[in-house]
Amino acid sequence: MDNTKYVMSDEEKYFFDLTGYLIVRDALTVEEVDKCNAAIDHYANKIRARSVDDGGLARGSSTLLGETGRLELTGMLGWEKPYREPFRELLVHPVLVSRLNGMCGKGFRLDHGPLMIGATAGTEGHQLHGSGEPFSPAVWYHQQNGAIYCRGVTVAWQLTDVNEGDGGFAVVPGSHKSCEPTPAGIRSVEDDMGLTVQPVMKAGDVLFFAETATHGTLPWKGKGQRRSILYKYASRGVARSVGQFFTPEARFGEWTKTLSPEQHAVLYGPGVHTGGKLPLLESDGKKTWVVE
Ligand SMILES: O=C(O)CCC(=O)C(=O)O
Repeated sequence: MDNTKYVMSDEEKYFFDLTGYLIVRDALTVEEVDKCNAAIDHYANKIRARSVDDGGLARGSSTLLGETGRLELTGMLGWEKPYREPFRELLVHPVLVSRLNGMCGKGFRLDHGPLMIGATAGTEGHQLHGSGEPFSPAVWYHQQNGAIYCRGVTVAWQLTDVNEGDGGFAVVPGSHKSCEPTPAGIRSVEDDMGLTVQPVMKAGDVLFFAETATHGTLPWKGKGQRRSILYKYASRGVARSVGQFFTPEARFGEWTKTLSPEQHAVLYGPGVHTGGKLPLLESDGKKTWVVE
């Protein structure tokens, strides 16, 4: 594959359109990787392990089960100098910009992140999720007249090596265009029909994946620690996480409290990760109501 560093090649575009993911090798120098790792080491006391109680991210899958929960770290962009600088540089790294223009369209924006996903031997996996089916208005994938319109692309910078069989990020190539319901055995990887791929990556590689692709995490079996930094980008017109100005009160003022529940429900801001806070409307043609 023509993997020239800063520009998205036709081969890369073909690969991404066909599979729903793309890896650019050696996107970061050893110095860039070292700076990121040193900053994470500095904030190591803020790394939190998720609980594996109640099925954890494995959601009860026997294939994805682990002894410990995924490690997570956030807040990099707001860290003190000089620790935040490498993560601020990743936000608009030149390797990323040309490719996101090609995948999401110009004007792409960070929807949420960065989030470090970490793991040590025995860390559980994450049930596979995403996929074009059921259809997601927040992250759908469309290709027309030679242009890709992918509304949600995650960029995952690799700070440590991922060898064959280590586990970590896994994807069902091509699933971003699937119109068939995803079988339970694919989501749990208990009966994946040989369709799951775990890409091999080196520290300094960067992974792009369409949020519509069925993806998740295999339990970590690697000798070293896994460190992948995820930035979740979206096309200009998309909002996935809801942000500060989500409620009608925050957007328009306290007067919105005097509206009917139906009127109030239609004034929320964009975004789909609402934590169940978005009231939905239904109508039978004669009246409109808030769905309970
Ligand atoms: O890299 C991984 O472990 C998977 C990340 C994932 O599932 C997600 O970002 O939704």
